[in-house]
Amino acid sequence: MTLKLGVIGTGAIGADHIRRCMQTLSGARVTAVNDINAESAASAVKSYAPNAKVFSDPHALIKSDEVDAVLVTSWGPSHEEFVLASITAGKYVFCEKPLATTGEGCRHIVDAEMKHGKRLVQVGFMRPYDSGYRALKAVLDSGKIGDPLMLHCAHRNPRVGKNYNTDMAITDTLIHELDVLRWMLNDDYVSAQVIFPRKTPKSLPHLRDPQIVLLETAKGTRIDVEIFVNCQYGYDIQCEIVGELGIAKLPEPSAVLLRSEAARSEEILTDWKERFIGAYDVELQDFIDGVRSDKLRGPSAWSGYAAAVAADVCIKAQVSGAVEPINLPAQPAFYN
Ligand code: NAI
Ligand code: NAD
Ligand code: ISE
Repeated sequence: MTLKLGVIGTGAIGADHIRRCMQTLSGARVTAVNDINAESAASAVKSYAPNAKVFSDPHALIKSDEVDAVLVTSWGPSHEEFVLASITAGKYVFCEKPLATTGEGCRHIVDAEMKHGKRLVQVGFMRPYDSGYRALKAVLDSGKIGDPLMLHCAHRNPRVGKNYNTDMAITDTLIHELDVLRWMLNDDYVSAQVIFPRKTPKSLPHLRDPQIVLLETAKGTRIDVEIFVNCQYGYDIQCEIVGELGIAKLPEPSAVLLRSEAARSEEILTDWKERFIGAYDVELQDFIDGVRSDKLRGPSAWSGYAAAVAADVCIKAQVSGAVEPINLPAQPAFYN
């Protein structure tokens, strides 16, 4: 039976997920759409899902018989409400990152899901599905470079919109590293510090950019992540692991090596949609297959919570400038 999906939020990623569900993936179709901006919903439906119904009320969409499972792709601060409503309706829900913008918000979701008694939530952390990160993890797990001592990472966007603020460098951008590095290292964070270098003049007055986040894990690995969201030159994701015996680096996306006009060059992507296109396809297919087989396997609400607990502390560290402790409670058996 083809799964009927309802999508809340038809912006950049919502529209792209509707396209991939309708044109690339198998086993599902989008039957219902809602956006706080009715024009945006109408435009997404027209482009990719002409037979889908546009709902003016997201809660009516969640409850509708036309919807078997929900995709939440609206702005971060609205996620908690829609995920909780989906759990109340007993429906599977794929929620874009962040699961909620605070650890407390994620905890409400974890508690509601455990009370329901079965996993219903998958978080849109797509990097563990990315072939480059998987290859890097395979090298680390092989023992070839020994235990990881240090990680040097960068998360660079060419530019961001005017609604993007200093907190969002953590809750919207660093959140990807907070999830994928925990998965990569199979370790938890114990402290965070945030350092602000000289500010780029390309950033708007309300945004501190760039930032450097220093993390320490329970096993003693030290991580530095540069977040630079007005870097201008491209969308550039870097991750280098320094081990006891060698160094392993995240592969760059493949590009033509061009010799032209007395220069040798390779193109750098500028759009996150293209950089992780394969990972988005695999994660959403995994969600669809998980719902159809009544068992989710992808990043859980606990992963969303763990990342948010660390994010809360990073935001505190932005203000204090101090090394702040991170205390993540033990993972409940429900999520093992
Ligand atoms: P966007 O601003 O392009 O789109 C958000 C849409 O949600 C807008 O159309 C807005 O009208 C709608 N919306 C906001 N509040 C709503 C509400 N209460 N009810 C219904 N609709 C509502 O933003 P974008 O880039 O599409 O991001 C959406 C979410 O996806 C964010 O949580 C973001 O963090 C996440 N995201 C994840 C990415 C990834 O790599 N996994 C990449 C980009 C975004
Ligand atoms: P795995 O269970 O073999 O190992 C993952 C390890 O990392 C476990 O120790 C687990 O406790 C931990 N972990 C898992 N998710 C985490 C997270 N978000 N944060 C911190 N720690 C985490 O899993 P795997 O096969 O390596 O898969 C990793 C992710 O990629 C999963 O979400 C999985 O569903 C997804 N995946 C999908 C496909 C696919 O083709 N659909 C293929 C492989 C993996
Ligand atoms: C955006 O929401 C994403 O998730 C992108 O992957 C990230 O690079 C960007 O900084 C976020 O704003």
